[in-house]
Amino acid sequence: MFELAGKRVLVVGLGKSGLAAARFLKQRGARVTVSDARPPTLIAELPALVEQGIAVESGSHGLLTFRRQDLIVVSPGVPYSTPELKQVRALGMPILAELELGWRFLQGEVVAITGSNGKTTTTTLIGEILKADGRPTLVGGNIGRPVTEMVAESTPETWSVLEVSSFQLETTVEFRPRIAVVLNITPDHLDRHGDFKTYAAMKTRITERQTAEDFLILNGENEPTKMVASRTKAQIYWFSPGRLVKQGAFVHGETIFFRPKEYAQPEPVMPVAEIPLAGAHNIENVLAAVCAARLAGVPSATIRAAVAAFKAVEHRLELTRELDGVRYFNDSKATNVDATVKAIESFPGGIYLILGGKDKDSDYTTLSPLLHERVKTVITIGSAAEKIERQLAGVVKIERAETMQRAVAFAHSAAVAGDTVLLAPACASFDQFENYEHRGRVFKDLVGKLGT
Ligand code: UMA
Repeated sequence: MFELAGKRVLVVGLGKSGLAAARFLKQRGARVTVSDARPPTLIAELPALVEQGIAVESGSHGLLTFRRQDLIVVSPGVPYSTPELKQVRALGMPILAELELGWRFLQGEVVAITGSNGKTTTTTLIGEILKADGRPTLVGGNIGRPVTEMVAESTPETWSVLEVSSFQLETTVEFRPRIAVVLNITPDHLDRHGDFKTYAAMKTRITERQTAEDFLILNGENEPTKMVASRTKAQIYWFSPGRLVKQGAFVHGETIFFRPKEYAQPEPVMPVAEIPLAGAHNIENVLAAVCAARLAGVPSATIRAAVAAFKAVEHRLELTRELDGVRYFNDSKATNVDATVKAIESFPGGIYLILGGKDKDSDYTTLSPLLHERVKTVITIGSAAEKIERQLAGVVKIERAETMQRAVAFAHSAAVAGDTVLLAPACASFDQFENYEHRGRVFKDLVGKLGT
């Protein structure tokens, strides 16, 4: 067992992950310090932490604090390139992701899901299928529940389903899920990782420690994901909506099949028509979930029933309201360009698209053909508005709204029966909101009040 008692441990970042990690470490007898760049006045939990005997450094990160430790645990939002981390790395200081710390103590089996898009839906769906099969199941990770917070509830029978981000994978060391899923790799978070190659390399880390006893599920239709296959020792299962795969899940005719072994007879799992989620990308998410669940030993009939009963996850192409024949969809989780492409592709046309927020060095010009074909007006919000307008000039009608309130009001005044108002912003939310959930809730509140 990884011994923490008496160790000096620094937790960097005091959001959800940092708070959970600090408490977890304290309970195991570590001498805990946390360091957060925010000023102390903005850290509501500060007095409670101090009372629990946790030292707090706030306002900035101090190199001396970093050097004085035996171990450093980092929150996902803190880049490995942070100067203080860089310096102590050079001195050989062990640095772990909060994910890794939690994983080292989790009991039972772990299914980990990464990808640029679809992670939350697939993670939730796999969790629902395992629950339907009567397994003790925990769901967490990037989806919103820190892994260190899940540990106390886990038992040797537990299945933990973890959504895993490139941020978390950046500082994993021994992380080894029993079943790993890479849904797709498309450009995202380039502001943090620098370039696509580095970002893709972070995603690949999900399988780095897997062995031949483990399973790796990959998207047969996404080239960067296929590259992950050359970096694993795990047994590879593929999923594809368009082609028969030699081992894995695929669609043939109108039916989803699972092939358990190379070139074995495929088993029918369910008709595609029973998938209750909008968007072609959700077929891929279901295929990945089918693969993971069959490899976990869940019978096909249980999978079929659990998928058919599945409801869209909040903030993912969530139908918020229908008013005067106009449908309002909240896809606040579309935080990158590829997710926005998938959202637009879910509707044939007549779209008022709310776009913008905090830019992540994204290239919005890739949206041009779809915008031209299906979008009536792009309504921009947030700090990325100017860049978006510059890149999309002449492609589509653009309305600058600045705020969500004005964006919803404009869409309401312009849309006619049959149109769709779609929040799929292609950007992070942190310029105007606490997070994407907050952004989605604000949109839903505003839409809820329309016409009242
Ligand atoms: N901070 C510093 N120094 C820095 C950077 C940040 O001190 O250099 C501090 C900030 O002042 C803040 C804290 O770190 O107080 C925030 O930490 P964090 O950004 O890691 O946020 P958490 O609340 O711990 O949330 C994290 C994930 N956030 C990010 O990856 C940015 C959440 O994913 C995740 O749900 C949560 O852990 C639980 O596991 C959110 C996310 O946006 C949903 N993820 C990205 C995505 O999905 O695209 C990767």
